[in-house]
Amino acid sequence: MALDRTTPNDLRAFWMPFTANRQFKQAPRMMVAAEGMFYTTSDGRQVLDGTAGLWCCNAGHARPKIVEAIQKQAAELDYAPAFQMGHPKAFELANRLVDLAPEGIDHAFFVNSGSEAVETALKIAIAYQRATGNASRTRLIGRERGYHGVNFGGISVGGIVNNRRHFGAMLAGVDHLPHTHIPQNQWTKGQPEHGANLADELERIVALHGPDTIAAVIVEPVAGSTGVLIPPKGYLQRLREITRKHGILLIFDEVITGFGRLGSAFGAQHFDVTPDMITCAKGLTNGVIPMGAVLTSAEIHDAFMTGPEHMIELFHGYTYSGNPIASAAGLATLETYREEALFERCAEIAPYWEEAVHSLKGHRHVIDIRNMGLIGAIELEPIPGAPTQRAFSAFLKAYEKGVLIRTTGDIIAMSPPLIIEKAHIDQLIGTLADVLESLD
Ligand code: PXG
Repeated sequence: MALDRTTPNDLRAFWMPFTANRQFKQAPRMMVAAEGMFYTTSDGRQVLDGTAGLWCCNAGHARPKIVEAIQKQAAELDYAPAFQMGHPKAFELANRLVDLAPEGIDHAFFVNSGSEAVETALKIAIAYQRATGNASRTRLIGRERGYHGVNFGGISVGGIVNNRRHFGAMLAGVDHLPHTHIPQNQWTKGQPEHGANLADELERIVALHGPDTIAAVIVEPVAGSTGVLIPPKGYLQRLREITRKHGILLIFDEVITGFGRLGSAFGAQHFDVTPDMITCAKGLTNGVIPMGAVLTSAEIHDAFMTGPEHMIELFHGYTYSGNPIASAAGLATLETYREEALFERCAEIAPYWEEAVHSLKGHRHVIDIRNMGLIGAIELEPIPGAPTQRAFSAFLKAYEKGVLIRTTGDIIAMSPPLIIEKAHIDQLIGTLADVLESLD
């Protein structure tokens, strides 16, 4: 198939998301094809995908089973109404998902993105408390440096200043735990030793507001977007104990940690902590078609299944919830993960990845390195007075040299597809080493 390797001659109309639009449009970086571990750019270069797209293409690109499933589904049943009607694949996918999830998670509510999964989980939490006679429990607790998507609930419980400060008053009744990124843990490989006690801050927040006002706590098991913050040993266990003690729901936002990124289906299994709800998206369809889900315990689901049977139990849902093509893509994706044992593969290659990522210690500007599963972060010393500039230069130079990385602030984040080979890791880290030496 001939590829269109051209760049459109007018880039003005498209207002690009989370992008320096003016910089991009002066020197566009266009992808025109992808296969396996590599993108092809519009100037005909192969670029190694060090980020699985945006942490989503966990099985790599153009996977035959997924491509075929989408093509077939589009021809067979393109769309079915999502409300008061069903189609088989959404039910099948829900079953497969709860099979993958930890024991005690039994239902799936479909949405179209991580942001929608978060809004949905927060709404379910508040409605569940109300349905079980705890209508005063409306408060939501997030965490500093948390990322829970970009909708109003998500930015309210999230802890990223730039995502909040331009957008007004936020949700009322939200509080935040402190983040767990503390200096004692610098250069740690895997889970850090120090900081489990930061979970005890939840006791302080509970005492401040009263336990009977708090509906739920939401955290990412590993915070991805704000630069890969790994939970200290025992921290998530402690959060689970405190939430349980006070009748507060615990939500794990697994939009990044879901689908093998840490070497298990979900972070919940990796850390052996079962929350009451899990939000997921991205790797659910290998990033190919938008889809997300909220996975809940039977206890939460069943609390809604009361009242007259002809009545809608939860007044929530989206036109595209459980869309047939997304469901087909999800089923084929889970099948690909299983057939190729990609979660186990991640666990197997993670030690090699850890050594490779930490080999960048000692390179210019590097002030910390963190890793877990197939996630790695290299933190750079910011240029005084010009935060983010050094990491952004690294991103541009790496792209020129044929590898795709992500940056957030002055932190380089990597999260390659789980099909990565050792030779790709060597290419990624070797290129990054050269890039670091060439930075101002
Ligand atoms: N929760 C978490 C934990 C996420 O990481 C979302 C919710 C929102 O998902 P949607 O599908 O609405 O984008 C995310 C998304 C990055 C990066 O480079 C991270 C995300 C998205 C884009 C880029 O860190 N995370």
